[in-house]
Amino acid sequence: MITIALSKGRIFDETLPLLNAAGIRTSEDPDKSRKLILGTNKPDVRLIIVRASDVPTYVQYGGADMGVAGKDVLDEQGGQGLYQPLDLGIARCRMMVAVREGFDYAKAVKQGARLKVATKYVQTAREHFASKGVHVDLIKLYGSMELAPLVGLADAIVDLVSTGSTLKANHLVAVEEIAQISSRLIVNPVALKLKRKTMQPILDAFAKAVG
Ligand code: PRT
Ligand code: MG
Repeated sequence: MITIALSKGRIFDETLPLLNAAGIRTSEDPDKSRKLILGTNKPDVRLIIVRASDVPTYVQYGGADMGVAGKDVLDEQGGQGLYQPLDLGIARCRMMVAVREGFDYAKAVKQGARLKVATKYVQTAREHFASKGVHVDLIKLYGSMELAPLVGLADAIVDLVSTGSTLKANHLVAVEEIAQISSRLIVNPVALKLKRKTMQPILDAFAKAVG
């Protein structure tokens, strides 16, 4: 049995065509079902639905043989014990620093003031500002980072931006790009060794599909 870990929403939606290219189909939509284990047309392949930030953990500890995770999640967690053979080019976005409209970010940085930064991506933010020599106080949040500068919780946020409409709707502007993000195929190396016969064709089909 091969177990593939995915998160629902954009990663599931954008991985489906790749699974199809590997001849794997599921009739269940995780957005409509409460099932956490989805069968496929292949009796020896199943999908599990977990939180996006839990995908690397499932694959690392063998709860899944492979999975799809954003580079944001892998950078933040370190990606230890994972083989990352493929950039799938899906769920693209950018990791950005954003501030309130009118906040003079360049000036604040130049003056060497301690910047208050709210983010879910504490490790990524810490490394980014350290590499620039900017002193920051990091405030860990679990979501809706865009709110923090509006209520004075933070001067800046570090968050993902794709269309930019969330920033715009909250009168925030992106002032710096930290990284270009896309999703990666992640594989448990021990599983690959033991189940190569079933797994390799899936990896090959994914590689072919993403060109
Ligand atoms: O939602 P949950 O807390 O369960 O977890 P999650 O947010 O980590 O999962 P999910 O499914 O929302 O995102 C999974 C992966 O999709 C992320 O790890 C990224 O690699 C990728 N991705 C691509 C994005 C976005 N684009 C994105 N725009 N993840 C989140 N966003 C959010 C962003 O945080 C912000 O709140 O969308 C908002 C901005 O979108 P725009 O279009 O308004 O700019
Ligand atoms: Mg989300």
